[in-house]
Amino acid sequence: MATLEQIAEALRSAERVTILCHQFPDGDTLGAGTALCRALRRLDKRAAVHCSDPIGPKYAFLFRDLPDDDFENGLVVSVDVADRSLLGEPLLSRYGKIDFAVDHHRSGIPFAAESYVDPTAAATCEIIFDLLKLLGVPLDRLLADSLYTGVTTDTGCFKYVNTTPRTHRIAAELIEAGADSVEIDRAMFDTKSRARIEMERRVLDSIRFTRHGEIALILITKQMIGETGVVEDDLDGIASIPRSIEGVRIGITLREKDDGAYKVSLRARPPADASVICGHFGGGGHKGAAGCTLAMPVGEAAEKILAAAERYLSEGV
Ligand SMILES: [Mn+2]
Repeated sequence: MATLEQIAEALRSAERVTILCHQFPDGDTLGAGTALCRALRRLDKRAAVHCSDPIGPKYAFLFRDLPDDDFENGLVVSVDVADRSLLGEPLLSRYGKIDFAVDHHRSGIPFAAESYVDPTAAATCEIIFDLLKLLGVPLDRLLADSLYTGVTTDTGCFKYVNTTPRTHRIAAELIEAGADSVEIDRAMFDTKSRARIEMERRVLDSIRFTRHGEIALILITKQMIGETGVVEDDLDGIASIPRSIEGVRIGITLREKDDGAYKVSLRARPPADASVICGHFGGGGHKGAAGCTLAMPVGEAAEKILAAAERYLSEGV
């Protein structure tokens, strides 16, 4: 494991830096990527942010002052990428060697030459905030907007269990530096597309409860995605719906992937630990939120994950 100072040193001596975000990009990976890219360009380096998926309208503002760039032979840094496979194609094929991985996912599998992982950080953007200080790049409004977006989205607007006093201190500094927190929070949390509402209608229809309402499961199928026309950004936070129901301790979202397998997003209410349940299926994540993949028909996938969640609540394993 590298220190943050070592990563700052390597970045300082690099002339070109390529920053990689994870597929199905969220506010944290894109906030971290764009903040680091901007900071490096301020230091007169060539820097570029790449993601395997297109950037949807929700996060386009993060790139408003960042013209595209593309080059070979740069230092390659991944941000918020817990596992190599999460780079997705085409980045997976293009970047065989990742020099540094900067991340906050506890159970990530090391894939870079050097990693810096701080699981106590609520967002990778908290780590990038520290990294920018080490690089000596002062915050300005655009940098602050990027970092604030990552911090607020990964904490569900400072409501998730990962939120710490440090998170709030960082947010305060970002707002002082000009981050438009009110507008960003409105765009991230209080604005829904018509397609999203149509999706919520179907998702609510799919809810299944077990253990007298302590476990709730929802379903997102390819058919539902096709019918509603939702894009990836529209699905942000939808996995939080089951856990938001009174009495639910474990909320489960099953999402059908292109290959027919089901991606499980599990949310737990403390003291339950979502990563323990997903760990039984080769997945992982945080205490509050974890994931795994089940390659089987939907009925079987639902039975398997429900049985594991029920056993966890009964026996704690
Ligand atoms: Mn993150």
